[in-house]
Amino acid sequence: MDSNETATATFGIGCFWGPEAQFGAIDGVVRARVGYAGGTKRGPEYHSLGDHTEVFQVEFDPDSITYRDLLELVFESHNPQQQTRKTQYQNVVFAATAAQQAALNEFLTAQGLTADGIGTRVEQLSRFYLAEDYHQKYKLRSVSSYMDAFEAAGYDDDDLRESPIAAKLNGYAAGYDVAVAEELST
Ligand code: MHO
Repeated sequence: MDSNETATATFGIGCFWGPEAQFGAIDGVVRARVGYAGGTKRGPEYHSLGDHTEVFQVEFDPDSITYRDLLELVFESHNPQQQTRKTQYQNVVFAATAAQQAALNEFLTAQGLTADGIGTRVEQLSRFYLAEDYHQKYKLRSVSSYMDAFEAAGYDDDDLRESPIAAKLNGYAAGYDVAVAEELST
């Protein structure tokens, strides 16, 4: 069934700048943003994170990509047998709904893994805090011609963070242009 409803998934695999770009470029991912999650401190900020971890969050179209597909990419993009000591950069996979929890369990079983047997944390998402504006679309922000174009179009920081086209350009700015390469070759 076709619908315009998006779903949301949240993961941490180290400094959030790179994965926001990588996953934002993927076909079926509509929006991407970065933030802090996994801890208990209220109102974390980049320089006072407390026990939170840098995470990226994607909004995706379940008709074109599934949470399971995203899990596969997340597990290809980090080593689940390792964990970083610093909480800020830990590998963590969140399930936000019962359906995501079921998909996650199925995925781990299919890989011959268990939540307890891997370094990656496997958790229920309780709360996601948005990171500061200057961390959102970090790679895109380093390309002044892109930023000039968004400014000319009247985008403010919230618009840029939530923009589907900015999610793609952020990926291309970081060299994640797989979707473009595929289109050009067909
Ligand atoms: N060592 C990196 C980390 C940034 S990431 C947002 C840097 O400061 O360039 O944690």
